[in-house]
Amino acid sequence: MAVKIALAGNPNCGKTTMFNALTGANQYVGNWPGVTVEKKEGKVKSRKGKEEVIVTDLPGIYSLSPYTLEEVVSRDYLLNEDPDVIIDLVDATNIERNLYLTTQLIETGIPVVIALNMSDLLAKNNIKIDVKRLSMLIGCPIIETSALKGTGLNEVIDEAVKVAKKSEHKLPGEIFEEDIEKAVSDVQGMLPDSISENKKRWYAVKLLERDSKVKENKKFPHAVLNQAETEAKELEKVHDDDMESIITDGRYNYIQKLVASTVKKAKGQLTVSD
Ligand code: BGO
Repeated sequence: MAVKIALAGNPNCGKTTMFNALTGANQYVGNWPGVTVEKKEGKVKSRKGKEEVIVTDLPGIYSLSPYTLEEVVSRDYLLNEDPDVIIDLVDATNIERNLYLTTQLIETGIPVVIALNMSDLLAKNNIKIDVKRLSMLIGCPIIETSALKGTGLNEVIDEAVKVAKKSEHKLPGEIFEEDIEKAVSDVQGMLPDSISENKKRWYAVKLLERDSKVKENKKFPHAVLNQAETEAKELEKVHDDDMESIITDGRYNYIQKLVASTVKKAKGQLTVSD
């Protein structure tokens, strides 16, 4: 059976360049169901004698929230079509912002391989990334790539195939402060068995955020919805903020800690006006 890879990332991270380099002429262009957003799929070339790999190019997005067509298309695909693995393109020169989506992709429970793209620009921009440490802390493999120069592309596909073939996958880990994690865990524990174990964390976080689409589409028992609402109200009181902002801030706090211990940026030269 072919390995199904979803290619995800922020706009301008180099996704189109990578998709074209991977698939060449083996592309089919269509639309996502019910909307006019373009859907591109393709077979990865250079797989002679190896298993077939199909890549689906998701729209460029910053988040998996329910507010734009692109976000909804992406998350519906990830949650309902069960790709074997996600290759998450992260622009290495803009890592902090890009990792915001990464935290959400990991939460879907689908295994993630990070392609640290634009890595050819790191030296020029005086940025050093401790890739091994970042990979260990975030909990997924990271391959340095340059879609423009064509480096690391075979390696990232090989790694994705390797991950896809593993029989067991780690469940998404904790990233928020203790009180938020407790609420996530409480709601998660009440979710019905119809939701697979690896996806429960995603649904718990979304219910705490009062994500309208998740509440509409899945018929959750009242007890789960009531629990999520009670926990959300309590957190909002303690943090003096709305639930979506609490979760967003929680992601950025986690990312800031990751970046502080793995990324070094040399200071720019002082100018006269400094
Ligand atoms: C222009 N390294 C470098 N250095 N550049 C890359 C890499 C990489 O690994 N990957 C992509 N780029 P898209 P999305 C451009 O188009 O694939 C470049 O939105 C230009 N164009 O070449 O389109 C890529 O699909 C004029 O750059 O990204 C492209 O994710 C001047 O990143 C840009 C400079 O890539 C976005 C760049 C007329």
